Amino acid sequence: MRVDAITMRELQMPLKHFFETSFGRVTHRRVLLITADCEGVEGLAECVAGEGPFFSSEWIETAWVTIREFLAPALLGAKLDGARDAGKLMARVRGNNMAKAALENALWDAEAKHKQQPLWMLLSGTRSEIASGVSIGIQDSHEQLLEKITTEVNAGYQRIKVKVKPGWDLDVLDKIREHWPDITLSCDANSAYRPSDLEHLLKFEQYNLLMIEQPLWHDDIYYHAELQRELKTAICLDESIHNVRDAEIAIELGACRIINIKVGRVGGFSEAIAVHNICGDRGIPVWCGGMLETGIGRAHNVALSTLPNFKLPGDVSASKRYWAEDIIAPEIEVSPKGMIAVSKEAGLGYEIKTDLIDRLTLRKETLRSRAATA
Ligand code: OSB
Ligand code: MG
Repeated sequence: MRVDAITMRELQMPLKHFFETSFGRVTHRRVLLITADCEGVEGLAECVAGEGPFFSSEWIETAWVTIREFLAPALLGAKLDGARDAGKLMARVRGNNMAKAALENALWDAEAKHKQQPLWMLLSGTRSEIASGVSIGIQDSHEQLLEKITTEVNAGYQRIKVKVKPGWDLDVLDKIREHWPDITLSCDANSAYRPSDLEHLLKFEQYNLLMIEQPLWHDDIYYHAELQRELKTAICLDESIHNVRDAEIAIELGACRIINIKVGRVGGFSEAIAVHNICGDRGIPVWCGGMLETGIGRAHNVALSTLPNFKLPGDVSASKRYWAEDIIAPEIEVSPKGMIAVSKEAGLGYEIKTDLIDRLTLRKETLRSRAATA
C-alpha cells in the first residue's frame, strides 16, 4: 500500500449543547479530517486535538503544522505492508500523538477498504455490538444536569459519567444519588484535584462510583498510586496514559484499576491495541474514551471498542447528542438497551456525506509525495 496523497481539512461544527470540563467550555468543534489516498483507495480519519492546549499540549494548530511539515512527508511515497508500519516512519517526531493517530488511522481505514474488510475485523475485534455510556459536562445549574441525566437514563445508556471539579462535585453527586440510587455512575475530574484534597476525595466514596477518572495532574502516575492506596473507589487514568509503557508503569505502581483508551491520545490504533492487550494480560479492564468526535472519529471508536478487553461501557454515544447533522450516514445510534451495533461494511463502515463536509470546510490542503508531484 503506497501513500500517494494526504489531504487535511478543517471543519467548523457547532455543538448542540456546550460541553464543559474542569478545564473549560467548548461550544464549537474545530475538526481536522484526514484523507489518505493510497493507490486509489481513500482512508479517512479525524484528529481529535482540541481547540486549545487544555486537555493536552496538542491542539488543532499544532496538529495541522506538524502533519504538514513532518508527519505527512514521512509517509508520502512510502510503501507500507500495512497501517501498522506508519508508526515507525513517524517515530522521529516526538509526542504529537493525536496528529500521528489521525494519519495512522486513515491508513487503517484504507487498508481495511483495500482488503474489503470491516475496520473492526482488521483490528481483531470480536464484538458485533458495543456497550454505550455518556459523559455529561458541567452545566449552568443542578436542575439542568438532572434534566440531562433523566434524558440519558431514559435513552438506555449503560453508564452515566459526570464531569466534576471543586465546587461542582459532592453536592452534584448527592443529588444524582438521591434521584438514581442504583445507576452505574462515575465521575471525571480532568486533573482538578491535588493530593492535599485527600479528605475531600474520601467523601466521594459514599456515592458508590464505578470509578473516579484522572483526579490528579494530567502527567502524573506516582501520586495517583498513593491516592489509589487510600481510596476504595477505582481510579481510572485517562490523560496520564500515552503508550504501553505508561500503562505498564501505572498498573505496576497500582495507580489505577481501570484505563480509558483514547486512540488519539496513544497515537493510533497500533498503540491502542497494544495498551488494550497489556491491560487484558494484567486483569485491568479498559473502555473507549471520547473527544467529542464527529461520525468519522466515532466510527473509529466503535471499531476499537469491539476488542475483547473493552469490558466497560465507553464514552462512545449517539451522534445526535452532539450534532444537528453528523457527517456520516447512517448516524451512530444507540438502542434502548444502550448498545451500538457494529457495521458490517468495509473500512470504517459508514457513508461519508461529502457535500456536507464541503459546506463545513474552512480550509483544505493536499500534500503529495515528491514522486507524485514531479
Ligand atoms: O476527559 O474524557 C474526557 C471530552 C473532551 C476532552 C476530554 C474528555 C471529554 C469527554 C467527552 O469526556 C466524551 C465524549 O466524547 O462524549
Ligand atoms: Mg477523561
